[in-house]
Parts: sequence; C-alpha cells; structure tokens
Amino acid sequence: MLTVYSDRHRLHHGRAELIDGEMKPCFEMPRRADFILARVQQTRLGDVIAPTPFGLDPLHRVHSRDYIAFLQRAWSEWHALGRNHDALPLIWPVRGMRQDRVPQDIDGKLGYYAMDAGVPITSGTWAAVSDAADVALTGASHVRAGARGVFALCRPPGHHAASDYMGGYCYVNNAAVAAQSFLDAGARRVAILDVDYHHGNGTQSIFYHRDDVFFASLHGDPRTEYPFFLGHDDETGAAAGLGFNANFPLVPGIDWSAYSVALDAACARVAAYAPDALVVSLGVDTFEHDPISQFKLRSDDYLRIGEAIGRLGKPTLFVMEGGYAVDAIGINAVNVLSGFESVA
Ligand code: SP5
Ligand code: ZN
Repeated sequence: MLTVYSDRHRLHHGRAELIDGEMKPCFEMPRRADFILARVQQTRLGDVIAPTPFGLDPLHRVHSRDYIAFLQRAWSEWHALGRNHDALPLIWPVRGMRQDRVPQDIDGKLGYYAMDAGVPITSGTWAAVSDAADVALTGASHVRAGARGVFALCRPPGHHAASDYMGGYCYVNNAAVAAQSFLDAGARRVAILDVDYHHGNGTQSIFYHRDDVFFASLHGDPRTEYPFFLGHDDETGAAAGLGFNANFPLVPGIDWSAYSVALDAACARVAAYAPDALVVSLGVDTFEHDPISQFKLRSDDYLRIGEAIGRLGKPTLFVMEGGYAVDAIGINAVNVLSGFESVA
C-alpha cells in the first residue's frame, strides 16, 4: 500500500494542553507520526511519497474562507503582541452570546473559531496543517488513479474540525477535504467511516445536510465522553442529508466482542450506500492502553478492523486521525492497513 507523508508535520508541536485541571505536555505530538512512519517502513507496507501541493481551493470546498484566513494569520497576529508561547483560546461564544460578529482581536478570534482549548497554534502550525491536507489530497488522487487502498499519514488530525472551527487537536478536516475531492473529480457518492475513539463532530457537521456523503462513526458515547455535544445515535442527518448520518455511540470499557458488532453494523450501512469511494478516519485511540480513552481493543483487533473494511471492496483512502499510546501507535495503525491488504 502506498503511504503519503510529509516531514513538515514536525513544524506543529504544541507545548501543553489543559487536562484534568493541569497543564500537561500535548498528547498529540510529532513522535506519533514518526512511530507510524517507522512501522510502515519496518513492515515494508509499500512506497512512501511526499505530497504534492493543491493550494487553498480544495480547503475552501469544506471550510469557510474567513476560517482558513484566520488559521493562516493566527500565529502572526498572536506573535505581534510579543507572545512567544502557543496561541490558545480562553473564551467562547456560548448560548445567548453573539455568533454573528467576528472579533478583531486575536484573543476573541481564537475563541470564535475554536470549540475547545485543545488546539495550540504555533509558528509552524499552518505549514503542518496545510501539508496534512495535501497529504490527504495526494492520497485521494492515487485512489482515483486506481489504487485499491492508500494511506494518508496526516498529522495533525482533522475530524473534530468543522467548516469554521478547530478543536480536539484538529484544524483542517483532512478526511472531509479528501471526500469532497472525490466528488469534485466525478464521484457520485462517498462514504466516510470514522473509527477514531472520539466522535467525528467536524466531519458530521460538514456533511450533515447532504446526501452525497454518508458519514458513519463508532465512538465513546458523548453522554460520558469528549466531545460531549455531538455524536448521539439520534443524529441521522437533516434536509437532503436525512438518513445519511449514522452514529454508533459505545459504552466505556468495551472490547472486541462488542466493538465488532457495531463495526459490522456500520460497515453494512456503508455497503448499503454503495459509495464510489470510501474514506476511513483512522484513529487508533480505541487501544486498551490509550492514555486518554476508555476502549479495550488489542493490537491484533486492528487487523480485524482492516479486514472488515477490506471486505467492503471499495477504493479506500485511510486518513490518520488520533491515537496517543505512542509506543503502539505504529503497530496498531499499520495492522489496520495490513488487515485491509490481506483481503484482496
Ligand atoms: C483527534 C483526536 O483524537 N482528538 C481527541 C481530542 C481529545 N481531547 C480531550 C481529551 C480529554 C481526555 N479526558 C480524559 C483524561 C483521562 N485522565
Ligand atoms: Zn480521537
């Protein structure tokens, strides 16, 4: 399987995040991608290529122009105030406050364009974020050219980012950008299967009113898990998109026996949709030793996930999302890809 990877992910390295009331080193760190790449090479999964630049147009297809412009300029606006630490939001427009006035000050803009404080912006964040989108777009172009499966080793991840906000370590929604690129190149229907531990709220939001992208997500139940405010099973789409969104919220502590039932159900929905292409939001934070998650999947279970996806028989783009047990992240992510390849 072809892997697309850019070294420039390293330019995004947030220092700290607020977790359980303490500032701790960011769980979403450069070593994650390094370990995945090392495993790709160690297992001889296939060639590794650099992305080609696609520019801003494909990003504007799923994100608002003002949001992308904010991402591009945020660090320089922050740095111009003499601040050298990560830019982080500290106030949000909650119920009853104005959503229709974008503040002029960077502190206001950070809150306006963020859903949480898990999105540090550093001097290199935009370079890494735009390369991650190019990684996904390059991967999609190879799927279109006939590859059965391609791995977009994106970092930072994307599935919590919606059309006009960042959150949960995500800035640009790489999976959504790639899905839209399939449609713009002539696909009629694209499915996105999100197996990250957290609900893909950004991806769901982007396509919620549309019938040309079917979104299915397996994740920790938002009644007890981040992102809390989206991801329930009664969210089935709206307007033309009604019936084209499927959430599978799962209780904490589940292992493969329960997970696989939901995975089979989600895969059956994908198959029924009969997509021209499949995008997999590949998070491996469902792992038993993940430091911020509550599922109990083991490394071998990721082979089974890959096999289930492979049996769908669709041209498939894997887009890397979460996974924070760094020592095992390469094994688990590449197991999915190997499992996929084992079912020809
Ligand atoms: C892409 C992705 O996986 N983003 C995840 C963002 C999660 N951010 C909030 C994490 C909260 C963890 N709370 C549990 C702490 C355990 N001590
Ligand atoms: Zn996650």
